Amino acid sequence: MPVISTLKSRQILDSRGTPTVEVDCLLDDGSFGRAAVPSGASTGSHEALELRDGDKKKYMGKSVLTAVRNVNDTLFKKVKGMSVSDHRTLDQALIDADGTENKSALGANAILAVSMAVCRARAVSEKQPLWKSLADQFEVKLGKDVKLPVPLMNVLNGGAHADSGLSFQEFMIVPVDFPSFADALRAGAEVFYALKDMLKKFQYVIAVGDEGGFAPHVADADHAFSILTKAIETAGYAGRVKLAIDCAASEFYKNGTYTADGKTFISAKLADYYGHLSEKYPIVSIEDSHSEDDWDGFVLMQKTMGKTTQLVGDDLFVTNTERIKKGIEKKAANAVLIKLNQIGTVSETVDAIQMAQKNGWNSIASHRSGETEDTFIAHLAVGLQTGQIKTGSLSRTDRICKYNELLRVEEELGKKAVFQSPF
Ligand code: 2PG
Ligand code: MG
Repeated sequence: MPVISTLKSRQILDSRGTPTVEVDCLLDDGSFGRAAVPSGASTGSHEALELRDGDKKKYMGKSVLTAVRNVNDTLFKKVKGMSVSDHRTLDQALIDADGTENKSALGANAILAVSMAVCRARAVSEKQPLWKSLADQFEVKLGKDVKLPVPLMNVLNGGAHADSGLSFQEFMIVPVDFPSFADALRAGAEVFYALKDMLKKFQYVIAVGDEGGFAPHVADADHAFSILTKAIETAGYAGRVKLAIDCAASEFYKNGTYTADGKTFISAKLADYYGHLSEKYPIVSIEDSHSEDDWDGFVLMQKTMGKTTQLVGDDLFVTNTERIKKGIEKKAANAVLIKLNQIGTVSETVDAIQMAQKNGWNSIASHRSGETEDTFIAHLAVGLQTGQIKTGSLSRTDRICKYNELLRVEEELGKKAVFQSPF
């Protein structure tokens, strides 16, 4: 197995024009891998630390030049000459170089960019697609069928991602009844066109939010769902395309109460509100229904809706096995959102996925609201067989590039590819 000969990091911009870290990794056999890290807006307070310079004269304090230097100096010295045969050993070296609980010394953005770039370079060296290399590295048993992920497509943006006034952050469409990923993607796109036409007809703005979904000023979740339901019907997919939401409830929680859709709720009443919406609309998945430390709220949701609905923890679990373990013990959800940069290495991300899988929970590979052209999560979803991916709307290349990569993977797999909805 080859060894790492060069790491080179630079500052690039993400989809919001905010600086982020990119790393090039060169192995001694000439194999080259490049990776870039994404960045969130509604970040959980338990996430690993994203290191920013804070120099207000540049990029409003958001430069990542210290993180870039940490890669080029400290991390490069640590891993230079290291074999890439075992990714867990490599990631442990990166974690040790940092030495803190939340990667605050060198920055999770610095560490993750290296971890991902090495995976890319290894796949090149093995002459394998990234998804297959990841599956081999992390001992995923692929049978004769390889699952393509069901996409959760965020077509109406609210919360911290848009100024639509919608309290919930993401209203997603979920194509469930289709023979292939390509067909599911087409259905999603066609619903998106129908939605655009409807919004135009009713004189809503059709500008898009951070994840490429529309951001119309509609009154509340009920109204948003009714518009989406009509768009699905108009596109001819009633019953075959379902709905999902990411409430990102930490964003509308303050001093023990939730303020959403013009109403104030205590934790248990908010659960009732979701119950009513779910009786009225075909909602298959609810993410971050409650605030990141409101464990009781999540436990109540799981008790009342967990049998019929996928209940996902994002800010709640932050891709961290300690928090996921607690969630499993408490029965606080039945699914985990997976974001590489919440935890900061590929190995720890895989641990989170595999912990969910071993306990019969679903996992969803996810983008961040600030993204790049990097398609790593498309490969992660296939290689680790997560079964679902959340990567935004049907517009903007920072979102679409992940879908396009999945089209290529599906094509390459041919008859081995399966598309099966868990809903
Ligand atoms: C989320 C994500 C991605 P952000 O809350 O699930 O959609 O948003 O990256 O802003 O945390
Ligand atoms: Mg979320």
